[in-house]
Amino acid sequence: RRDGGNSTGVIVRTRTKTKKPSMYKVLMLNDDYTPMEFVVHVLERFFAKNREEATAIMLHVHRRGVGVCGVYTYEIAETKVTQVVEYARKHQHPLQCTLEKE
Ligand code: TYC
Repeated sequence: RRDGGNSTGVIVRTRTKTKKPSMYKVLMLNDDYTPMEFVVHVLERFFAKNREEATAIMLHVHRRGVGVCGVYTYEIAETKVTQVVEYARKHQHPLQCTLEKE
């Protein structure tokens, strides 16, 4: 933000819009019931991962309890969470995911 005075005594204030949006991690949570193949499928379908990336993320979550599926602006991240939880529910799996501000 820059403030500039001039000879008229009028202060003209200008601001260039440069703020970057806050980013949010979408986290996948482990559970004991959701099949591994379903988690891989979800990562491919909603997070544009290839089979290899999806498998690596799924195994990380399986072993560590939680893992990052992707990082997005708030509205996109929130939509991903809703879509995944709804899709899992439709297939009767308890798979959960959540948001975390970066
Ligand atoms: N733990 C699950 C199993 O053994 C697999 C799994 C992985 C579930 C990742 C959820 O986010 C998850 N079938």
